[in-house]
Amino acid sequence: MSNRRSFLQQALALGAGGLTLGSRVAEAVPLRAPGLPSPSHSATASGAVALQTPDLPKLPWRLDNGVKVFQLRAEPVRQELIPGKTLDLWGFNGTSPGPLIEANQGDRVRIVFDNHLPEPISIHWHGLEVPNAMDGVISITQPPVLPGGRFIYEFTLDQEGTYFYHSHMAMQEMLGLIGPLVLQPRQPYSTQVDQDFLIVLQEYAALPNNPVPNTMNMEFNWLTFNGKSGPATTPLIVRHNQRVKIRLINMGMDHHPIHLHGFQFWITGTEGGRQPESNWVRRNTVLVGVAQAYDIEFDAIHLGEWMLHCHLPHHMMNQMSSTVGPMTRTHGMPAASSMESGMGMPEEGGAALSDSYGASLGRGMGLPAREHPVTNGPQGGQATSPSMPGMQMPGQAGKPMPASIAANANQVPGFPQDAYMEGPMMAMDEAVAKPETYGLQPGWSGSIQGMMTIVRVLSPERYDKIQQLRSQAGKAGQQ
Ligand SMILES: [Cu+2]
Repeated sequence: MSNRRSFLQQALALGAGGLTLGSRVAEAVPLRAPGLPSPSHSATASGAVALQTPDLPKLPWRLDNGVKVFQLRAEPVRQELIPGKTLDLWGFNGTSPGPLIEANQGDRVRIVFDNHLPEPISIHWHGLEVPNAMDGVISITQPPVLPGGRFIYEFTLDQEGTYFYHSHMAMQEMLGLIGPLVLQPRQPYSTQVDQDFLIVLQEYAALPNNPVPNTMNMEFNWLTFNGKSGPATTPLIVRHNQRVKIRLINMGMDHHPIHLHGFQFWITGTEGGRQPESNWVRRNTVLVGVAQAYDIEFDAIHLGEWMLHCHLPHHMMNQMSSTVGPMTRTHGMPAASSMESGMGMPEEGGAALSDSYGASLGRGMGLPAREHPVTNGPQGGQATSPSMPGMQMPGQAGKPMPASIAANANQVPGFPQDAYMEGPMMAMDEAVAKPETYGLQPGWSGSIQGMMTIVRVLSPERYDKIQQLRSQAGKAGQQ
């Protein structure tokens, strides 16, 4: 015990600024590329199936005298939400959200945490019953981990279920500093599942010409599952009649009603762990509130491509802005002479966070900001762009889109709302193609945006085909 105490004391000393910003602490464990499973995670104490975190890596660990040792570092990351849209976020080990930390109930874990951010941080283990000194709150339970510093978290985990870790600095959370943590049960659960997925929900407010999200904003135009927006989210691959679990974690600013098409599911767990069966609730939509986690389970008895998505309408789209209407009326982007005015931002000068330059993302009430009254009203004249220039039929290269706007569209109040926000004309199938999208209808990607993915319940033949493609693509460890 005294050894451990001195170890911790050394770690605290390092945390007081022993390293300079930007220096890299030697990694005890080689890091694997995002998306590739760690070989350490193929088996669990309860013999459960491998947990899949689509689009998110798992954090490797090594054993040190019976302690599972993880290397975790906070750092700026560039996260590609969809092809062509990359944000400057803060995350862990090169990804935002951070990688999955997975352990077994009863494990002792040591998380060697390094701060590669330009400001202090601490890491909170949300929902875990750890010693107070390990709880990760600056100046309440521990000193700050300064830039370049290190802190060693170590505790024994006697819980099971779906949890997460996050910076305990609010605005750091909004830049992406959260990650999932799953504890596999000592005793198998009453229902064994054949597929076990985990999805972290996040949201960002980012102007089109600025890769840094505005953490002050209260409304969001980029919504993500495991750091990806639809259609770049990877579909969940399920064989017909399998039992499926999906773990949902929300550590953002908004609540998200996650809805599954085609099935009723049981809510079998919360951020408090597995629930007794008498508490299970049958639903098809679960409101995943901020700081909550839910486990849902269902039997995939219906073949098909079934949507899984947040049902808040604004969370089912990408890059919402006030220019959408005018953009569809003529060729190009005539709504405004600059990106700022196109977003409905006021033209007066002043600080970015001043009253008149508020973070409205162009969707405020018009006061006090002087916004451009450009959207949602009948505009008169002809709808001059029956389809966006250059758009082609999905899967039919060279064939232009047919007219998708009525001739009198500009006289109809309310037009256009999302005429060009979703639909086959927005398809980017090739750009997001991967083994998991094999066999989807041409144009599928045009109908998947924001917090959306597909649960693909496949025939054995189609399931095996995709597994073969995944194997060829180097995802052999995933099921
Ligand atoms: Cu939502």
